[in-house]
Order: sequence, then C-alpha cells, then structure tokens
Amino acid sequence: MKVALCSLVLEILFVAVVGQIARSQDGPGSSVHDMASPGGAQSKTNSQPSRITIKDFSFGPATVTVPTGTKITWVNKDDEPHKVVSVDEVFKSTAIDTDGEFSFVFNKPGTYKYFCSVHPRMVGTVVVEDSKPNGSMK
Ligand SMILES: [Cu+2]
Repeated sequence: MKVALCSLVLEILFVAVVGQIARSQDGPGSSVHDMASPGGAQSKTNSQPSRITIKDFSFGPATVTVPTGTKITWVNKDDEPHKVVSVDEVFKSTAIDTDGEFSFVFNKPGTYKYFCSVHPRMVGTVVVEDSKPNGSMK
C-alpha cells in the first residue's frame, strides 16, 4: 500500500516535469512562428538605426535615410548645448544639453534639411522614403 502511494507520487512528479519541458519547448517554437508571419518585412524596417549623434559640432551621420514613420533621436555628446532646427520649420528643438536628446517622428516622405541655430554651420539632412511596399498610384 505504501509502495503504491510512493509510485503514484513519482508518477505525478514525472508528469509535472515532462509537462514543463514540453511547455518550454513550445515557447521558442511559437516565437519562430511569429517571425515567419507576414509582418516580418515591416519589423525589418523598424529596426533601422534612427539615432543621430551630435559631436564635435557636427551631426553624425550628416545624412540619414529612413522609412516613413521612423522616430529619429538626436543625442548631444558635446559639452556645448546644440539645437536641431528644420529649415522648413517642420521640427525644432530647444537647447539640447550634454547627453540630452530630441526626438521627432517622420510621418511624411520627403527631404528634411536641418541645422543648429546656435551654430548655423552645423547642418544635416533626413531623407524619409515612402515605406509602402506596393506604392499606391497617388
Ligand atoms: Cu550647435
């Protein structure tokens, strides 16, 4: 009687362990399935680097090309405060102190030239491409 109870406990433990292994194998499998979903192409464009570093009185990289909807963040790595001001006044930051950031989401395709209004010789360009895969005839 005691032996039977003992083996029953072992069986329950065995089922619990096997169940956990099966669940942990299920996890990665389902994420692989997610990656294979049609959204894969879109998530690829979202992984584009969208940071511009301000250093030594220049924007780096000076020109970036990104898909529509990209959020670009400027980070100031100079000891001097800088500003990011669009030539066409599409976006305009306040003074960005050292290690400060300014972000802007580019929702419309186009070429956006900008400069630092504190140091107007600092210039940069953001090129926003139409990210729609099958370009609609507009
Ligand atoms: Cu500046």
